[in-house]
Amino acid sequence: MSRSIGVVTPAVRRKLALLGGAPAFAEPVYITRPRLPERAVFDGLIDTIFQTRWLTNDGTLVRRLEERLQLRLGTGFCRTFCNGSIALLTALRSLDLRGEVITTPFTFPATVHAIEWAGLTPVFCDVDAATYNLDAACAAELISERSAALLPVHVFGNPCDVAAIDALAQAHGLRVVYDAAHAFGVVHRGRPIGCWGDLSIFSFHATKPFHSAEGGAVVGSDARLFADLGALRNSGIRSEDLVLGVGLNGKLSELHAAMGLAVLDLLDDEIRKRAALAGRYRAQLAGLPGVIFQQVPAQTVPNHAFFTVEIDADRFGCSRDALHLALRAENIVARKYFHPLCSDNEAYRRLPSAQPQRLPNAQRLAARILCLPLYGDLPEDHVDRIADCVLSVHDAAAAVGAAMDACPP
Ligand code: T4K
Repeated sequence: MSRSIGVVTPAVRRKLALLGGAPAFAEPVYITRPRLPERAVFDGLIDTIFQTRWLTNDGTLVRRLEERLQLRLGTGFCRTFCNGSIALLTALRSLDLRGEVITTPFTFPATVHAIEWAGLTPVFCDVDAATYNLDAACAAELISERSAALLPVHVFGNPCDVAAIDALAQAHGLRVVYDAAHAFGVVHRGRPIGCWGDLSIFSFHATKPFHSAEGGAVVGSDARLFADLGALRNSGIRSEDLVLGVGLNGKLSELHAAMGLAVLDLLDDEIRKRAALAGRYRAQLAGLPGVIFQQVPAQTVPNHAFFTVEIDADRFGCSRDALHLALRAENIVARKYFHPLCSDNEAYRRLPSAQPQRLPNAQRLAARILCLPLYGDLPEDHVDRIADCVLSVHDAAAAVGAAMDACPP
């Protein structure tokens, strides 16, 4: 079998499992696997919990984690939360907003649900076709007297057009909350990614390059918001005798903080390994007709949270769905993040801004995007075999498309 890096050469490829061959992998290869620390390191942190009998509510490990995250993120403050969804909901509540929040439909459902849970109305804005992020020019057209905030997502960790978004917000007196759930560790224009807007939120879910099993954070620089977020995440309690605002329990436990502290030490190594693997994918898939990579803005140090390909069916030979099906047959668990669009959810379809014709780039992207497995411990030879499967699907695209059409819906 011949393959030259970056150039697609005709080759006699393996018979795809979808077409009757043996699967490329005996066991599923997942989209991601959480990085785990050495047991001894984790156990050492857990010992602290047993010694102090302190399990949650602002314990020493949560405080230590917040200090370290704040240093890493270069922000004025960092408040941890039990997950990214509650971090986002609480961030929106802390700003005391009323009315509409302009956001992207091309995101995990939690982004838009948080707007709704905060009693606000989402307004969907189309994305840029190349970066997949909220298109600031489209957002400008959606601003009205009802607009309260912008909620852009650094999707797949790719930085938004922060200069355009911040200029827009300033011109119209809007707040900006960035959903940076995917972007921990990213540096853009020489600054860590959480430095833009009024607030940014992160997810520390197990599926992220940096995680605490479950967890999240809100970062910003306004001292009043720091105080409010602390109270809001603890049922609105400010002191023994003072409860203010509609709080909730959004606290991170000491057990999760222990995982976070141990995993934080591994983050740079994790990103380094992912960068090498992502480069390997790119080298093998670059030039393959109909395979498009997400455009990363200049001055960006990425965290490689995801490795995505956009499939142009006309040039690739078969659809993203056919490729997805063929990879599943090989035991490669690629994922269609983020399909379906949030605007197609029955909860939001009623909104005027959710009409598909208003979101052409997002609609096209949701039909074409595919995320391939990527995590630090993924063996190099797995990347090679996954890339080879994609190349094989391209070569046998007509037969794969026919097999897809023959599958029951
Ligand atoms: N904003 C954005 C833009 C987000 O993407 C997210 C979450 C949020 C906000 C909200 O943050 P959180 O409230 O979740 O902190 C996953 C994650 O659950 C979710 O956190 C994440 N985004 C989203 C993109 O992905 P699923 O349902 O696709 O994950 P799941 O269970 O299918 O896991 C994916 C793969 O990871 C599995 O096939 C195997 C592997 N895995 C997973 C877990 C949980 C493991 O190997 N071990 C594990 O423990 O949502």
